[in-house]
Amino acid sequence: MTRMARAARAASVVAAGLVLASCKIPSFGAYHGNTVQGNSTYHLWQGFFIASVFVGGITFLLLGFALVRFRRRGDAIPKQVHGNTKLEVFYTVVPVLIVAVLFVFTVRVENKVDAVSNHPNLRVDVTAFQWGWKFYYPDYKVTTITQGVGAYPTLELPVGETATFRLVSNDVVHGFYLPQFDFSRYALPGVTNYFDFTPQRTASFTGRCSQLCGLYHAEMLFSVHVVTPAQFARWISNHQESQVTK
Ligand SMILES: [Cu+2]
Repeated sequence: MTRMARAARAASVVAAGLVLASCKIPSFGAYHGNTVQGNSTYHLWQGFFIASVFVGGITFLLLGFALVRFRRRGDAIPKQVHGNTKLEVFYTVVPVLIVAVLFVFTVRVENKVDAVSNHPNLRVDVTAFQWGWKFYYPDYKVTTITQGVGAYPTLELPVGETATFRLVSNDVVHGFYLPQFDFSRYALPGVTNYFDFTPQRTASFTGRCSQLCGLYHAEMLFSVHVVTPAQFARWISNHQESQVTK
């Protein structure tokens, strides 16, 4: 066995060991998504990260190999080589294939994230304005809205149920950004955006505006409470009487 083959075998044993030992793909710094839609974005991120580590790893290995193997050994001019058709075809076809595979996965995930249910369990109308948010539940006539600095509204959602959102802006461009859902969408004046969330676990999250929209842009915060359907029903009936709440 050559030195190269031995090194390759050792590397594959180490790699297989790492994979088997963890049995779980790391998050690579991303949020897990917390919704069915965000979760598929998260898995796409993992795939892209692994692909980039793979491509980057091979690139640096080849670079290192060329640096060591072909370093200057004397003043003699090395053998002059021009072109290698097989190699050139290989390094054109392989990257194109990698991009094509990433493209297919991206389109599939985008279709999933952008899909809007015909029969959602819940509808929420979101209005962004300078400087706050209004969440309106048209099926229950319940509104939660920003009521000044520090008085942020709550977006209450039942776990496991699909909510369809209708997002608009009253004035300038805002961004409906929920980092822990791996989700961001423009809120544009004159344009209505639709999207679905199907939350996967009960927890609280913080949302914010992702477009610099004026003086109190930083105050455009909101909380998201994902609760059980029973807790959600109770919350709705509590707020139906008061109509408007924080
Ligand atoms: Cu804003």
